[in-house]
Amino acid sequence: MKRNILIHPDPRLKKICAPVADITDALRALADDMLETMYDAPGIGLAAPQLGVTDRLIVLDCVKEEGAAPRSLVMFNPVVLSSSDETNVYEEGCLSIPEQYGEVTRPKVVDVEWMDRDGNAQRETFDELWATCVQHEIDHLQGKLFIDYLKPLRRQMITRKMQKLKREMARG
Ligand code: K1U
Ligand code: ZN
Repeated sequence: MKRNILIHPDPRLKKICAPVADITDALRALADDMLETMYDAPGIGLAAPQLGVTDRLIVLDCVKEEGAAPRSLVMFNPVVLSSSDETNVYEEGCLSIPEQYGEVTRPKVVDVEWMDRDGNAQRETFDELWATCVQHEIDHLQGKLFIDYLKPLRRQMITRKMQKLKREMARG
């Protein structure tokens, strides 16, 4: 089932999420909903707090090439084990901050560990867009948004635009 994505500013996007102890059928269903919501948006990632859920769960699929096979990843309790010194700059967006973009510098390569939907531990090294996206999604679990990396004035401008958008959406 497709769900609504929270729009910034919203206190639920600022919460620190709790680790998942057991992967229940309800959590697997939430992961399925997150993938459906992400593909529908469309986006390349999504974190549980964007749906108002404070569990440490993210999904991503950064395959962008037309006709290429999708690669959806579901990560419970993802942790960055190590990061490269080399950095990468990417103009990031966020489904909770529609149509706003900003350059963010992050480690180019990250080694990430997580639990998959069957409760098995997984570990993989991510590069380029996958590395950017997985770090962006893990930031969401700490209540951090990409605009928190921007200059205060730019962040304030984007927040005001989002407040206006939310007022317009509420009016219908
Ligand atoms: O977390 C989110 O809100 C999803 C976000 C992920 C992300 C984008 C860019 C850099 C880092 C993380 C998005 O998916 S925004 C939409 C987007 O980037 C996109 C949409 C369609 C095709 C390709 C990209
Ligand atoms: Zn985001």
